Parts: sequence; structure tokens; C-alpha cells
Amino acid sequence: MDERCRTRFSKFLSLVLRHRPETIGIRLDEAGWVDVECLLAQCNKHGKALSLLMLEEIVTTSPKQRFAFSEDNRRIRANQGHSVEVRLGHERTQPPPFLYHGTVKKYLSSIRKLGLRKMKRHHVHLSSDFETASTVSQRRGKAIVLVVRAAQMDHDGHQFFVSANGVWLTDNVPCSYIDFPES
Ligand code: HQG
Repeated sequence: MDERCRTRFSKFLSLVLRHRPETIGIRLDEAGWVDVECLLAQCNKHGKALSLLMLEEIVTTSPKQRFAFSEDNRRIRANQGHSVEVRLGHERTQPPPFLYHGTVKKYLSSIRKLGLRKMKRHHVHLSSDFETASTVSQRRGKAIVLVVRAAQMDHDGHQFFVSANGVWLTDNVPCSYIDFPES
């Protein structure tokens, strides 16, 4: 499979494993898993010619490790980023002193007022390094990276989790914990 094809299928898998499983008639269990055979059958039924080999290639080569197979390889799920209700079983984890969030200028005034909100996702997504946060924001335009005083938040009782692919998650970040770039 070439990279364009992998990206296309990866986006499609994100859609059905995170947001709209019903578009191909599958159901995620409460932890977000779906049977691999069922997923492949339903993909093919809905015009997405996806084989097990292709699926394995997408899972193993995804630079952000968006998807994971269960231990017995019979099920698959998205590692994070869901908008449908799922319980991924994350355990509270102590964050490093600072975490980073990439955003764009047009959201800044709202973030200054409301802090970081989870919007359509289950959590606010934060990165442990500046570079990754910068890349995240470049999906939307010129990068603005906010620094979050995570250890202080943890100390004050806010809970943090890490997804299987290393994204830091929390419920919301009040503006008092955010260092905004000077502008
Ligand atoms: C912004 C991708 C106004 C927030 C990436 C962001 C990431 C506010 C947008 C993952 C706000 C939400 C997550 C407020 C936050 N007012 N705007 N109070 N609070 N925002 O996509 O963090 O490709 O839900 O800054 O790589 O951009 O899906 O979150 O711009 O890891 O695997 O509202 O998605 O990964 O956007 O990205 P998103 P995100 P995948």
C-alpha cells in the first residue's frame, strides 16, 4: 500500500472507530473494541476494500499509533480521540511539570476566558513535548503552543491520564494554569 492509500484508510478507520461506527453498521463495545473480522466484513460491504494484511500494516506503521489490536489480535480499537462514549480504562498518572497544547490564534481569546475545553472529544489533549504540540496545531494554521503547568494542576487535584500512544489527557485546563505566548 502506498502512503496516500494508508492515510486514506487510516482516516476512515478513525471515523468508524472513534466517531461514527454506525456508518458501516458496526458497534463498539464499552471499551471501544470491535471484532476484526466484523470490521473487515462491514468495511468491504460498504465499499472499502480493506484486507487483514492492510489493516495490520496501518496499525503497525501509524506514526501516532492511533489503533491497537487486543492481545489475542481478534479485536481492534482506537487508542484515543473518541467522540462516542467509551471507557478506555486509563489510570490516573502523575504528569511532568509542563505539558503542551497546540492551538491557533482564532481560539486564543476564548481559551483565555474559558481555559482549554475538551470540545467534542472526551478530554483535552496535551503533549509532553513542544514539537508534537506544534505539529498538532499546524493542522489548523500557524502554530501557537500553550504551556500547561501540569504538575501544579495534579497537585491541586486535577486528574491526568496517558493514552496508549502517549497523549496526555485531562478534563479541562483552567486558564490560571496556562502560560500564553506574548503577542
Ligand atoms: C481548541 C489529533 C476555543 C483546541 C491531534 C483545538 C491531537 C478551544 C480545538 C488530537 C477551547 C479542539 C487532538 C476553548 C480548546 N475555546 N477553542 N475554550 N479549548 N480549544 O481536534 O488538541 O489525528 O478536538 O485548541 O494530533 O487539536 O485525531 O483537539 O484547536 O493529538 O489522531 O479546540 O487530534 O490526533 O480540537 O487535537 P481537537 P486537538 P488524531
